Amino acid sequence: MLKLFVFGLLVGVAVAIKRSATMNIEPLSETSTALSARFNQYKNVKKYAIRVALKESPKGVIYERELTKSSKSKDGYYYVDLYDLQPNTEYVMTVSNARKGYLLASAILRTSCDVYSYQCEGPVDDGEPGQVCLSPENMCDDTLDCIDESDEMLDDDGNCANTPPLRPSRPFWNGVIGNLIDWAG
Ligand SMILES: [Ca+2]
Repeated sequence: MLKLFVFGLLVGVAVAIKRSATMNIEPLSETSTALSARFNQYKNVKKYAIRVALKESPKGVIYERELTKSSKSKDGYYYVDLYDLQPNTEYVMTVSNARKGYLLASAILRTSCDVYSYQCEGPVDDGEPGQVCLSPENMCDDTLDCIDESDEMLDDDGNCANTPPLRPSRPFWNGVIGNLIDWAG
């Protein structure tokens, strides 16, 4: 019985090592609205199905595409670029064998905070460390939000050292000629 267990364990470890060594989704860059990632050629698979969904609602697929070998870059990777995403949001990307349907790899990708937030690592909702996005009210308010305490750091003059740019409060030119909204406000 013990032998069988050890054998099973070894097979399991061998399979896990083989899989992780052969197919990998690698995050490349992120902004508040865009993500890019790449994955490598897996064995002899000729057609991949790529799906991206919000982590919070996995059935809501926001991106779906099939890639064939003709999409493979010269460096042996397949590149995926995603746009029009929400800031500070986790997305699940999966790559499957398009012909046979089985899952090859999945990864969680996260967009950064929007430009009007200060981004740092802090405890998130479940108490675990993670990316937090702070608004100006969270800066130098005597409450530690960032693990590195950078949200409460003061400069030599005693002013808040790190402040996100202020969100524009005035209405602005909306891009349509002759349609200036309440500029004098
Ligand atoms: Ca704070």
